[in-house]
Amino acid sequence: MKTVFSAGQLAHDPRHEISDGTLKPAVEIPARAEMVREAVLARRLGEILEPEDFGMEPLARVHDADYLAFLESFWTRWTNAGRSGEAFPFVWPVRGLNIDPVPDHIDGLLGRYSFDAGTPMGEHTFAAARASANSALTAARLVAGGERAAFALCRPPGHHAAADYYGGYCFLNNAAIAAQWLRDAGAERVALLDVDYHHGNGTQAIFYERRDVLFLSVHADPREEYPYFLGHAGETGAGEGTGFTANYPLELGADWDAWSRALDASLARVAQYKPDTLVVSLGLDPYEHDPISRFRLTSDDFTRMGARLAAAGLPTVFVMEGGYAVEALGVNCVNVLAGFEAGS
Ligand code: 6XA
Ligand code: ZN
Repeated sequence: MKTVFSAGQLAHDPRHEISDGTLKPAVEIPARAEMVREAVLARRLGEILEPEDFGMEPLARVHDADYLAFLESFWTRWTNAGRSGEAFPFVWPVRGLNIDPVPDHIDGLLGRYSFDAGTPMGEHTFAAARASANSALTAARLVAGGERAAFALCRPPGHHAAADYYGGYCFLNNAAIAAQWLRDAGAERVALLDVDYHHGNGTQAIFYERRDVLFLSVHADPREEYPYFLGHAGETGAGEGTGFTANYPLELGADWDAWSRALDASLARVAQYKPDTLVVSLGLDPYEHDPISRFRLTSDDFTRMGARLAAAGLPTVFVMEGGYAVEALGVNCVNVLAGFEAGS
């Protein structure tokens, strides 16, 4: 299986994040991608390709123009306000407040276009996010061109980013951009299965009222876990999209037994949908030793996960999401991909 990755994705290099009531060392760091890249090479998974530049057009198919303009102009506005280092929002337009008119001040803009305070933004964030999206798009193009599967080594990740807000370390929704590109390239139906420990709230929001992209997610119950405000079993789509979102929230502490039962249920729904292509939001944070997560998948379970995904028998685009046990990240990620190949 081919991997797509660009060194440009490493330029987003945050020092700190706000979590647990304090400024902590950032966990979504370039070393994550480097560990995965090294494991892909060490295990001889296949070639590593540079992404092509798809320009802004496929990003604008998923994200609002004003949000993209905010991301693009953020650093200039931040430094013009006399700031340096990393930016964090601290005020949000919640219930009863107005997003219209959009504020002029950078602190207002940060709140308007985000949903959490845990996602550092810096000078090179947008460039790295664009490179990450290009990796997802290039992997999608490989699969549309006939490859059985391809792996987009994306970071920064994407599944928490919605049409007009960032958060959860995500700025551009790489998997959603890839799914939309596949639709535009001729796929009639795309299934997007999110196996990250956290619910993919951004992806769900993007496709909630659509039936041409089926969104499914196996994740920690939002009653107990980030992102808290989306990902309940009762959310099944709306309007045209009614019945085309499926959530499988699990209790904290879930092991392979519980987790794989939810995976099997989600794959049964995928089979019924008969998509042309499967996009997998591949989070490695269900891992037992992940520092911010509380599921209990072992490294071998990731191989099993890959084999079950292969059994779906679909052209598959893997798009990396979370996973913060940096030492094990490469092994766990390549276990999924190698398990998929062995099962294909
Ligand atoms: C709050 C936790 C962010 C979750 C990031 C993640 N700082 N999402 O892994 O999949
Ligand atoms: Zn996650």
